[in-house]
Amino acid sequence: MHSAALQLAPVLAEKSKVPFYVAGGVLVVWALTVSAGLGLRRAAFPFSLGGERVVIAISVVLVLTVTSMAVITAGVPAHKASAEAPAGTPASPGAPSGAPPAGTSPAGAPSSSAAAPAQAPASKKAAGKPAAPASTTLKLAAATGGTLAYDTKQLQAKAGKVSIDFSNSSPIEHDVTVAQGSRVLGATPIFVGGSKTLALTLAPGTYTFYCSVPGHRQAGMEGTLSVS
Ligand SMILES: [Cu+2]
Repeated sequence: MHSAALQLAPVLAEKSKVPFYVAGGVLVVWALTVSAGLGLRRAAFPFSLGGERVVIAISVVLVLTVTSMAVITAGVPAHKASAEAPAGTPASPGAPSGAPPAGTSPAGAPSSSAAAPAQAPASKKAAGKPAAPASTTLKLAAATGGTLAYDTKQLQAKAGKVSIDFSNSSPIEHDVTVAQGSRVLGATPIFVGGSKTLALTLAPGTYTFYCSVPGHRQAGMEGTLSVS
């Protein structure tokens, strides 16, 4: 029983701790048998000195087996120990020499693969940020005091989502229109007071922004939006 289980260990321990559970189960059954089946119900237990020794011997062998299974299947991660070397440190004294290296090295695999999912979300998060498209929010304001102008003629953004947060606290209606050449890509409503946001997805290139209220662009309400 003892050596048979140990020889089975390298094979089964590769994927699971089955040998440990099997040996543990046998020990539990033995303990129940001794206490309930043999001992408690019979006053003469353990019948004789020989019977006592047999019971003790079986118990000791079972306990040693379970302990060995626990040590072998728990193991150490293969990359931390010299377990893969043929002359690796035996996991259990007295165990067959072939068992510890084969038993410990596969036992390391489940624990290292169990650690992988824990790290996956973190690395996914870190890898996802640079890969995500850039998102730029630009501030733009109409000149106050009735001048037909924006507060800048140059805007820069990263390719991707570009939001222009345009505030107009002047007494004159304005908007922001973005175009590439003659192609209008989007515009805020024409409004007075407060702010409106124009959100666009832009590829790298040069765009113009201007006010579409008649006469305003010609008066100077225009600028260049550079997307890189
Ligand atoms: Cu305007």
